[in-house]
Amino acid sequence: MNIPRRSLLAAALLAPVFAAHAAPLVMGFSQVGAESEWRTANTASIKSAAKAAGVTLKFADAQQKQENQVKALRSFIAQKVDVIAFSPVVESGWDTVLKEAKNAGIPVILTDRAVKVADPSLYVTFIGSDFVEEGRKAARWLLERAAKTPGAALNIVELQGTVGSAPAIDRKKGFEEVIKTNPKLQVIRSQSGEFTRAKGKEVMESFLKQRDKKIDVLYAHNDDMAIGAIQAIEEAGLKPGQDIVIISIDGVRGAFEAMKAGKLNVTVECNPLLGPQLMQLAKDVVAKKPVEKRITVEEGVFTADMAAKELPNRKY
Ligand code: GYE
Repeated sequence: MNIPRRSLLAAALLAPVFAAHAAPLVMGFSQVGAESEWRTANTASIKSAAKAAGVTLKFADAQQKQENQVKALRSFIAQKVDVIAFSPVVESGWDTVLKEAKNAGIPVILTDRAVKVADPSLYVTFIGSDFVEEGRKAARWLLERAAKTPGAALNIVELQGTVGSAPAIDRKKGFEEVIKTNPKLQVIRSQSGEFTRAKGKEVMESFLKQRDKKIDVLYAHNDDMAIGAIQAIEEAGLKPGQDIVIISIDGVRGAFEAMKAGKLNVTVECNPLLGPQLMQLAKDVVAKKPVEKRITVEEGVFTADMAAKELPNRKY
């Protein structure tokens, strides 16, 4: 067969272009679950960003269980995906499965939550918020408020997130670090509400039933638990936002609505819209470009008086 030289040349030049298009990047993503408004927004962001970036996404929902995440990661390894990304439900217990990914030559990106591993080379990079700083921001707001009410001691109850998760550990730590500078502020009870509305309500009910001490402030590690607790407070015949000052974290739409209604006093923003950055990062990692080991997200603090104005601008 006689193929003109020009076509051969064109084919040779175009081959890499076609090859690149023929094999879109495949990402295995293991999500924590669907426990909160934050998580729903995070999942939507990842799915739509994957589509926009031409990334083939294999998405697995772990329903808040580490064992399901480990299974999902192993299945991604078996499927030889190009990159694994996941939001680890808890901090510890990842060394073995991450070693398996490393041995298979599959890079791992952590999103949203951190892990505690002996060998930091088991993941390439971690993109997510600074949860300790979020806890500090929540406490700083309370310190300022306490300064305006001299004399009175303030009893705080705390609704923690999922036991052993990075945001629960760090938000507690950051908050404690700041409130201990004012002895008037005391955490009198602290329990996990698992980041859900239902559990937040249930635990708040039990806090309210113990009548030995008056509750002045609720600090919830996320908005959903605060919204559940607001219901419990109302059912107990009290006014949330007035009889009990409420501080939470995330900045989801539900929190802005509660602030607008005067039932929540302040929310510290935690941005779930990590999808676009994650897809770019995945492409860079697979292309072996150097990336930062830790990428944080810029966030603000919103108070009830800002809610009505801010609500139309909120994207989650
Ligand atoms: O604050 C909470 C969610 O890991 C930052 O998880 C995330 C947290 C978020 O369930 O609402």
